[in-house]
Amino acid sequence: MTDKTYTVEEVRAGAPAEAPEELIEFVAKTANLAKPDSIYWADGSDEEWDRLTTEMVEAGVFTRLNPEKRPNSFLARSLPSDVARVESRTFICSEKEEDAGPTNHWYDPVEMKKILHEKFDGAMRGRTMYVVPFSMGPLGGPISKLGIELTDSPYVVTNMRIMTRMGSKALKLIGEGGEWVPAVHSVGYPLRDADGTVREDTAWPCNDEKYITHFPETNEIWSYGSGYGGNALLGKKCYALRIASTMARRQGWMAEHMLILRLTDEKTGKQYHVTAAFPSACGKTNLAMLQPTIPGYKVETIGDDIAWMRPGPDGRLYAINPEAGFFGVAPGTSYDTNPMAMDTMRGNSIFTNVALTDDGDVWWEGIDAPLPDHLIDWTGKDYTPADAAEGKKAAHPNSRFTVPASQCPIICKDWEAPQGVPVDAILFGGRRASNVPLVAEQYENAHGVFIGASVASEVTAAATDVKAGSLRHDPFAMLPFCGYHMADYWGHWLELQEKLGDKFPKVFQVNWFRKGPDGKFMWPGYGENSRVLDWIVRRVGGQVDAIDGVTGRYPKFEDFNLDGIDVDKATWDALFEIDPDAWAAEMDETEEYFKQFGDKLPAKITEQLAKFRERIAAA
Ligand code: GTP
Ligand code: SPV
Ligand code: MN
Repeated sequence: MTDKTYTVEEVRAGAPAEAPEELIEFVAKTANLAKPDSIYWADGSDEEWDRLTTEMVEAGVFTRLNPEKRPNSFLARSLPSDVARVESRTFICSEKEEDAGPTNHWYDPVEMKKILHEKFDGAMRGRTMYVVPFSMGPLGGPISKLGIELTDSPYVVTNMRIMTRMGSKALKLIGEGGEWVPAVHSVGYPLRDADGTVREDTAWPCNDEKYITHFPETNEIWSYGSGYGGNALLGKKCYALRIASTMARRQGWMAEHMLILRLTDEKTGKQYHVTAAFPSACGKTNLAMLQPTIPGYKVETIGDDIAWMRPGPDGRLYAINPEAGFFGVAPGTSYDTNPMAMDTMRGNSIFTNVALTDDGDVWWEGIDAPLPDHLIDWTGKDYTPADAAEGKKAAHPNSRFTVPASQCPIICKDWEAPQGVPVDAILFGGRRASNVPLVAEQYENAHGVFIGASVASEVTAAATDVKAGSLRHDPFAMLPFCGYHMADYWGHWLELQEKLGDKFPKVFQVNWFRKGPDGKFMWPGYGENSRVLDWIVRRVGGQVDAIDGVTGRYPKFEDFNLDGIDVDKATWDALFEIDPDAWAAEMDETEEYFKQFGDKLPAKITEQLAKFRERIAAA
């Protein structure tokens, strides 16, 4: 079988009428390079979802879950080599290496284009190339942005349908002249080689060689070799964080790895909006859907992973969630820890790399249901309690659910407000077994940036190629997601703070993960984190005092609501204990870390480090 070539006229003939010329040309050009057998324009309809999911079930890519338990829901299993983001294969291809900065993998854009040209040449042989129009943010919203993902993976198409506003409506906006970002994705597993040799298809096609590449100066994304999550759903980390952060810098806004929630004080009716940046798999989805354990508060979810924030006409910062779904960590999610997430995934969901029960439902470590006598694990093998006893996991630690945000029982009625919600407080956190207290408030705006810049956290399973458990710096929880020089990004934050002054949201540092000498978490976490939110909004409202300390301002024991939980004064003291020697060592190490940023490191950060040391000396 010879390769098909695609003329612009042919592509136009097969395209919806709204598709503009520029898009037709991009599709034709990419098709002539990747050489798919056909081109399909996704419209985002229910009919299309049914057809694609049925085709994937027939091809063995998807397992249909028991419709009585989990209607219209599917399980996919990836290859063990393709289970998470691969940071070492993620590249920022800016013209100057300096613009990518020392924390990103940089590649020369011209050289990378050559590599990609070679890799994508014939990469889609034997497959369909799907044209996936999407909007990040509500359709037509002033902060929203459009994109086109070309992909040879129907798994990606169905996930993009949940995670973004995908299909005809987004295409219509593109046709009306809306700017769009081109994003090209291939699993890198053609079904035919150039010489005609046929390859057998697999349930999870991918390539051992992966390239997740970004061209911030031309707003392009090319991703090759992986079908998983942030590597392949290009609207998410690639666009909404890496590319968007560079756009945001140019245009005076912010693209952040943050959840967004609304907290309502039911007595006064006052609403607070809180955003929070925690590194991957460190609790954003859980905090976003928190069920307060203390009376008088209601939490509503706006977003669980990404926030785009912009100064509004009143000088405050406004946030939108650019996504339409949640791609959440499955293990540890239960009716006990996160009931709202459990209810969100009651149907119309895709599960990846979780275990399958004999009655066609899902299971993972930490779900409420006890371990059944028999499961099919995430690798497709039989799994019994004997495997569990050997320490084998039935679900991969980075197994995930893809669910529509609209199905969340506590989704905020304003979650799609095109202009966003005004932000009252920004939280930074991470997994810290020691040193970092439960909560601390910034002294001043620049201290807030210092708090973000000095975030370090124990590595989780959300990326394959960094050692889980080890402590690493993850400034602003953006280490893998900042599209430009990290120190310039801190400078951008400082600039916005200066512009908004007192109206810039106050920053708080939080840590749910401090451990006692017995190795157990000292703070109960989850719904009990509402107690921390309570103190934070009372601080924002100026209703309560604080104690000045080394890392920031701390709550007074008597001001903090601990009613009904097993946190006594000794535990409280341990949660806030500051070891000056440990902090002196941490600041020495942080100073060492900052050295790589050279003279791009903002002077205000250096000043904050000095102030921090003064506080240690006075402690
Ligand atoms: P990404 O989607 O990777 O960006 O992660 P995320 O920040 O949304 O993480 P998520 O909320 O999914 O949490 C990851 C893991 O942390 C889950 O296994 C949770 O059960 C656990 N976790 C979340 N909140 C808490 C908490 O307050 N205390 C404790 N001990 N664990 C928590
Ligand atoms: C993360 O790793 O922070 C995620 C999952 O939210 S992924 O979309 O794969 O990046
Ligand atoms: Mn994330």
